[in-house]
Amino acid sequence: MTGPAGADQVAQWFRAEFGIPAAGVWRAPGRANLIGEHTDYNNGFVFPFALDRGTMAAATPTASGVLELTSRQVGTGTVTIPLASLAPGAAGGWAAYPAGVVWALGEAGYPLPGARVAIDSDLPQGAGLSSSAALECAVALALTQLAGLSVPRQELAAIARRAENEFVGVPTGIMDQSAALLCQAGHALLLDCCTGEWENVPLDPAAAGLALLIIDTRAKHTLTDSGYAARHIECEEAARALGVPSLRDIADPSALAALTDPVLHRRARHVVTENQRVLAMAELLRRGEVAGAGPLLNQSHASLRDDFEISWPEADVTVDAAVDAGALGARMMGGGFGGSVLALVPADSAAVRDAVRAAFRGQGWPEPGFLDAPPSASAQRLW
Ligand code: GAF
Repeated sequence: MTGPAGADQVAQWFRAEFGIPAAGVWRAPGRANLIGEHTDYNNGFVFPFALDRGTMAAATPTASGVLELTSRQVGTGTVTIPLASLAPGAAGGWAAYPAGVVWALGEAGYPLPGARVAIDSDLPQGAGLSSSAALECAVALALTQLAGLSVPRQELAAIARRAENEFVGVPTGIMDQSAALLCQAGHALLLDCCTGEWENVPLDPAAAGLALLIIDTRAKHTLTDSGYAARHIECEEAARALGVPSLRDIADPSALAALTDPVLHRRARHVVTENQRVLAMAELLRRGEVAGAGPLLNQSHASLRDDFEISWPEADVTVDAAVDAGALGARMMGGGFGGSVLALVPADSAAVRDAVRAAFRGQGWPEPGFLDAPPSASAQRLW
């Protein structure tokens, strides 16, 4: 067994738990989202990039008719799930994600006869960096490759999303799974969630003397008990009231005047203007103007805070402190109500980090976490 240190570690964990060597190790990254928040389930545009941290799955196929799962982070032994009874509700907690992937693969015409899987991750949990999609996609790639199935990556992303929507029961869009499976190092993934068209656009902040910095506000993010589902429903209501299939179909914010409900109006305005910001960001990056991204990040944050109303106090304080200390722009990321902020900062980000730390101390909050976020590669087999 040879490979990155993390790969050896999860392989050793696999052997310790199951008493046999793993057949291979796969890794799927977490994601940051440059811009395009809560647009995916509205059939709009998103622009995520992969992180250099993620979730690993050491796996081996079996013909046992059961799925055996173990996680180094959870550490409570092996969860065994008979495949014959695999259906939504058959597994809970962290195991629902990999079990849901096996269920969704079966539903898509890729039934598996059994597998043993050991999971390890270096992604901070609850930081809004899409550890769930990384888990799903690492397992999906591992088990399909071990079974000799060549499932196109975009189809695999849809299968992983179905696991999360129907097996775990969270109505997410397709962004996070697409990022885990389609991103390219040094690029961000421009994805049209309506047509499925995607393109990796170069994103090289270092060439402009800049860097992307993730600031974990330590306010825990979870999609299962947040207002995420409520926002999804509000957007559907707004689209219905406007007589369009989805908010993607509104290109001009002035068309929102027809929405008389002030809450639905604000929600829709966020989605419509955020789609515009994604397309503007793509234009900037195509011209190599990374520094110009700052104002779009700030506008996105204001829209998520004031119109979509999903920001949280630690995120607002982080954005203000970071921008005051020299960040070119910053915004909350992900589902909302907790998690991380993404900031575009000078390559030497010490002043921004110090300012955010000081602001948190001033509020009496726990120290925030910092993570460099170079745009990285999508899921792959490590050995
Ligand atoms: C979460 C969801 F999983 C994504 O699909 C997306 O909606 C995001 O929140 C908000 O942009 O990460």
